[in-house]
Amino acid sequence: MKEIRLAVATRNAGKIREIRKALEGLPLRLLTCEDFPDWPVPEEEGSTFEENALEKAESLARFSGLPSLADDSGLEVDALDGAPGVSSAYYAGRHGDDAGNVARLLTEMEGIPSEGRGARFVCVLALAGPRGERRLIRETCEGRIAEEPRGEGGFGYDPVFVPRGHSRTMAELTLEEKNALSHRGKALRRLRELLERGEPTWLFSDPS
Ligand code: ITT
Repeated sequence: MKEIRLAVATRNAGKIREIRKALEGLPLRLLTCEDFPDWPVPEEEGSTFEENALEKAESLARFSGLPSLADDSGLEVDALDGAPGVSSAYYAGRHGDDAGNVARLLTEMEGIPSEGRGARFVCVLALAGPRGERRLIRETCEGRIAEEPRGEGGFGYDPVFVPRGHSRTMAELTLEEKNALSHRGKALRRLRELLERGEPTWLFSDPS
């Protein structure tokens, strides 16, 4: 596999860390928003993770002229009818206020017993080419919402998310352990397998 330059359309440092780790060792040069400081970040007004992921990837692909990868993800809580969902990043109002988002979630979940605290993380990866090519990968990670935050690792809702079959929260796992079972880790493994097979073919064809 020849080296491919791939622009990563995210401003979330936690996502970048996990993406770098999961794609480690592949002949990929990952460029980030720091390499494209003038990229106008899209609004993310879609009602699905797929729409938002595509919007981000296609926007950076157009801007950079390079194949681009975006991640749109979030938490769906059964007791809250799937909220915060696509609004996960700004559940408490301000975009990316992780502590505020966790605090609001715990308030909304107050008094709900353990059997009613089911939830899942969703991750949609979008790969977009500068000539309109696109590919989507969706994965989920089932679990439940803890009563209180635990752990210092990860980002976002990790301190209150306990993956199914585990007792530690996502924030109590190492980066490797989180990637082994998380929504994003699973999606990135599928992406890695795809790339190792030389797919999608448009990614490997020389731009004319
Ligand atoms: P970009 O759009 O720049 O990629 P973002 O943080 O705004 O970054 P999203 O719009 O996809 O990304 O929102 C995702 C939110 O969902 C994120 O801010 C977290 O609150 C939550 N989230 C997603 N994946 C998570 C994970 O692995 N662990 C904890 N929380 C996660």
